[in-house]
Amino acid sequence: MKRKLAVLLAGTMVMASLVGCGSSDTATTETAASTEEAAETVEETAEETTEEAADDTAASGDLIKVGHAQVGHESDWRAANTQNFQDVFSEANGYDLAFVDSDNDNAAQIEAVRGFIQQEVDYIFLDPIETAGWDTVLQEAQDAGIPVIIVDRSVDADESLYTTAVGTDMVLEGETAGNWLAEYLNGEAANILVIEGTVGASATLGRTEGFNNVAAEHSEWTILDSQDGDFTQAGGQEVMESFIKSYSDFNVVVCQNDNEAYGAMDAMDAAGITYGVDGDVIIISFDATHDGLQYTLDGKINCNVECNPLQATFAEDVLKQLEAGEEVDKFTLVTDEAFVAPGITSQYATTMTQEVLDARAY
Ligand code: GZL
Ligand code: ZN
Repeated sequence: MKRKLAVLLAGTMVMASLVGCGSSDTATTETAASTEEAAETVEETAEETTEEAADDTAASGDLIKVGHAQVGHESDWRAANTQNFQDVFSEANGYDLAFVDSDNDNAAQIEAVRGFIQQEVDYIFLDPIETAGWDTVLQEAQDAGIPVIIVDRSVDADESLYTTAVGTDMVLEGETAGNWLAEYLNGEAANILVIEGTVGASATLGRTEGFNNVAAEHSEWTILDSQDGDFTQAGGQEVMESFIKSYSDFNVVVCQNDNEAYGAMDAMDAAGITYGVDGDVIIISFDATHDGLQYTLDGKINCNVECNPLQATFAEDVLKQLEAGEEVDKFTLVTDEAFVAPGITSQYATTMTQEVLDARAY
């Protein structure tokens, strides 16, 4: 909308300056004539300019300018999520997408949102790396009249500071993992190591809270340790290597995303520790990305709890409602499910088969 107004104003100003010039003095008849000609030429040019501007407006002015402040490129899940936003918010679909990869740096991400405000985008999609620190810049966006749609992760800010949010239920994801483990262990003791996600991320906080809610019901479980693996494969490997140095009696490793699980498997392979349905250590992972489900199908990961990255269509739905001037819910839930290795049946999860893997959208 801002773009359209600016272009039309420019067109008007071009016309106004032409009408303002002109000469009444006959002595300068030639000049007047030539001025008239010049004015006609300029007018034609101006018409063209306005037409071009109109074409340009038709081409670009109708584009809704959206800014996407993305977490980073830390995981396969993130890559699928970024691709989904680029596919949905394409020029062909009527959008001018400004994308910033904040490289897992919360301060940089706050500046990215400030940049979108200066660019006067029509909407901001924010996937907050950490829940904290958002009040000031969200207030600035609100003062600038730019709706902010929180996507994927959540902010620890008053909900009056953003228009709406789209995401999954991270606490439920953690509880699903815990409930599956209790069903699978069926009363057996568990010494559990947890490789957490990025410190302060709602995905980390939610999954940890949910899993601990269930662990609290099982006195036969001990959570030996819980360290930050930053949702990366390198982080998962590093934490698992340090765990292996410190603990020898663990039989469950909870990885808060697939890339951490790949790193943990590398570390256990190097230490000769077996895992999966035929191994000594149970692996629980989150994300259910394609490769994560391949490992689950192969029996290397026992249970994989999905977190659906294809959230752009939900985000577009709420944006269209806002464009239409409709009220929107404060939160749109993107549902998840869970998957387990072949040979395991569970009330909380789908048993993996090749067909299940082939049917996945990411
Ligand atoms: C979860 C998402 C998390 C994924 C990780 O919604 O924010 O961030 O679980 C990603 O893979 O890094
Ligand atoms: Zn129990």
